[in-house]
Amino acid sequence: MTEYTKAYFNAPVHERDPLVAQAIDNERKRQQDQIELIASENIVSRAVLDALGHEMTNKTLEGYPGNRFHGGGQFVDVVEQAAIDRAKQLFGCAYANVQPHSGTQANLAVFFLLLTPGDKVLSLDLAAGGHLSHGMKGNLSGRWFEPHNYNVNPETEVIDYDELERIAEEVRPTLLITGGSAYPRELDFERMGNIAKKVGAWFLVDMAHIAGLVAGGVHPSPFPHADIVTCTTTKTLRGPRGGLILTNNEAWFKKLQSAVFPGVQGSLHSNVLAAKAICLGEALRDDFKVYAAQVKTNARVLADVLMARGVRVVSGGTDTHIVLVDLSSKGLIGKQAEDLLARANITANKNPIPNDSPRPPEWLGMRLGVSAATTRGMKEDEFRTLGTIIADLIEAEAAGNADLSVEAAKTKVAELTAAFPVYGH
Ligand code: DSN
Repeated sequence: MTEYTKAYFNAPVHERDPLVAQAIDNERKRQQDQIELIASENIVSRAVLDALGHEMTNKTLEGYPGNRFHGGGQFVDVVEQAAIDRAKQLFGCAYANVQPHSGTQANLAVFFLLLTPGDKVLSLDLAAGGHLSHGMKGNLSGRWFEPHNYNVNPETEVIDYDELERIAEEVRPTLLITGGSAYPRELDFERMGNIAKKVGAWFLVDMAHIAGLVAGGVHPSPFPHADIVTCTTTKTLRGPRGGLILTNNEAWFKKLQSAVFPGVQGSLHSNVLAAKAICLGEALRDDFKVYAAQVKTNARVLADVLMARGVRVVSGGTDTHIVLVDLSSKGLIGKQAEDLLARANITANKNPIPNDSPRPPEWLGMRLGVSAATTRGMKEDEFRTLGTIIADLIEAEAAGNADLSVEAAKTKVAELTAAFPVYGH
């Protein structure tokens, strides 16, 4: 073995690439020292983390277990088959494709399966909590298909199902989509499934944000109402970055396999399949149900504390992991609040609220998600403290003197993060 080969196979990242190693170390410390409230994030288990960095990353494979275009796939077949079996068991469906590299790729594969360019798609408005891959103009889904939107009721800020039905009857879409990135209330899958049937549309549920809540039994399942379901494994489901597609439609399944590969993807991410199998296995355990219930409780506590302090919460509460706040109730905008929280080591993101400006710098909202902090072990008491910290910060900023509040908040956040360590900290 040459010195070069020895170093190539054995030198850890700290020796081989100090710049990258330093950035990874800094990110590890950031995650320990900050409270993560970005709703699309979570903290994966050590087992999932380990499963992302191993020799399967070297393996190129196309096709499906037992029917590959390349040799040597027998061990990746084991993890892909485990991921398929566990996804079916977890979500109570007959067929699962676990290869999508992301939720957007999963949605693209469904479009490829069910639609012809120019077909009409009806989805939740982006500012009401929808997703860019459901027909946003800047996305292929909105460029190659004809997008239409339904919205929330301006009073209740809950999906206006009567209005949705009216629009569906008028538009007659080929595909009705629900789900997205910032809708905080329970989705009525039965009602929307019936509307889809009535107008002759297929019904796609993108449960990316709430998949973990569905898996944990604290949000209704899209089955049997949805024709097809997509999700990421990343968010409340607490797994690696990637997507899933689920259906009960036997007639579609072969075509769906081809829609993913070779339709919109090439070779699979073998190591990610191992991590997906692990996260799906973890979600089948009883302790996952406890986590999912705590997510929902924590979000309600956070929303209640903020509302009690006069911070308006969109729709007047939450049924999920998301609390969407309207900063205009305190004379601020989303970007100000995001930056303010960041100064106190709390990470969140500005977000549109229903009927908000299309320009991100003007958005009035901020999205708070409780999954990652819940995974750390934080419960009602900690979320009461967090809600109070956030309300104090917002009030101080609105009064033009946030500096002292930021210092006080940083101290309290440091106490919380020290009490709820991540990984080996
Ligand atoms: N859709 C983005 C979000 O919810 O933050 C990424 O998943």
